Amino acid sequence: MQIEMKPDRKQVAVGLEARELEWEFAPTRTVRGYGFNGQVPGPTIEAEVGDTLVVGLRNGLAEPTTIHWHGLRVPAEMDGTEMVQRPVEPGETFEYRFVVPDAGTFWYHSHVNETEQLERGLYGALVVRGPDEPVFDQERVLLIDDLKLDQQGQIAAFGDPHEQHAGREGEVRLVNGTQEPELDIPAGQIERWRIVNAANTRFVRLSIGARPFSMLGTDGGLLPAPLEAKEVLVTPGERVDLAVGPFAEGELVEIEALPYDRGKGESQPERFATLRVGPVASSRATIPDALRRIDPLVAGSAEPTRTVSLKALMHGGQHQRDEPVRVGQLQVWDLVNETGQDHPFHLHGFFFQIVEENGEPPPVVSWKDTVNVPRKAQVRIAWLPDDRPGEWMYHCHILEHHAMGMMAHFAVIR
Ligand SMILES: [Cu+2]
Repeated sequence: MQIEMKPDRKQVAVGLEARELEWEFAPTRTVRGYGFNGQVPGPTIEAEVGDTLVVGLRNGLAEPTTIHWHGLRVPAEMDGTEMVQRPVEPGETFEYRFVVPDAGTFWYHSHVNETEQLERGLYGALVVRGPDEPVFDQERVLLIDDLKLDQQGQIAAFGDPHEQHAGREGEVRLVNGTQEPELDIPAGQIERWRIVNAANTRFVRLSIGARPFSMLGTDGGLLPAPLEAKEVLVTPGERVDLAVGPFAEGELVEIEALPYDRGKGESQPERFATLRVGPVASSRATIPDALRRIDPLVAGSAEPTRTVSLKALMHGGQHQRDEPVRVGQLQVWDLVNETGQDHPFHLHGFFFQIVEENGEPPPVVSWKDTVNVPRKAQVRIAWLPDDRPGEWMYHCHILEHHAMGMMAHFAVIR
């Protein structure tokens, strides 16, 4: 690994080389994949709010690539899309440099030929910590993914027309690049799990052995207060932070996806990992009653400023442009899904709040950058463009849909 962390805490310098690798996703089972610094997922980048992140990307692949900083409020020219930078050609380098302004669980991934480059493994987590993080016994990052193999056990060919419509799902279920791993946790302890759905298409209705857990955060950092739950739907691109535990010694707890119908029929329950509970250890974890203050952007009802028809978006083609938005002008967008499939809508570079889903307010206000819009449903979001003018975009985070043109560029103007 070629991560270089400078002792100066104001600057975090990281070298990321994208290159081919033999990805050992299970004992004695390898596929020819892509990785950052020879690993899948790439190294977890850790920083504190206000740090300057300096990432030297070197492209050791035989095809162009870039990095998109999913969820980070970066300057437009650092966003990694084809509208703001020329793709980094094989053998070339590019330096990403920006301040990380928000605490939360983010991730980075290629934004060129994404369906293939992400499936092959070009992604990693980026954790930004604030000054007042709650205290847990342990913290871990879990990147959830799947892998579609062919009959030879290699990554299946891309471009299947069925996949383009339905998305690509694979039978190999991965956590941190490993097929259904076993994780260890001491009895009596409570951990913070930062969960990222890095799959091309797979929806994960996450259950941890049907045990209750506390939701601590979403895409854009902590919730106002912990929220008790026994399951949470995590669609591609989304993140959740959970407080997990305590468990009793000797327990085996399955981390699984419960059945979910995203418009392609109900899925089977599927195991992603097993949690093995070891001997008891003392705990210093405390889950505070309040985590942070989030003021709603919209009080009561608000007139939408824009309607985004996901059906029109789906059929609009590769180079759609939406109207510009002006810095400082509140955006209230109705995301209308008239199609027969759920679509996770991702807005680059800005956080939004869910105002209502089918007319109902969400149980809690939170900051999001990706939201599932269920089929035949409508989600109203609100967001405020802060002063980062430039070219931005939104798209469906089912990567095959994005590749088919379910996206639009727009400008943020002063
Ligand atoms: Cu979609």
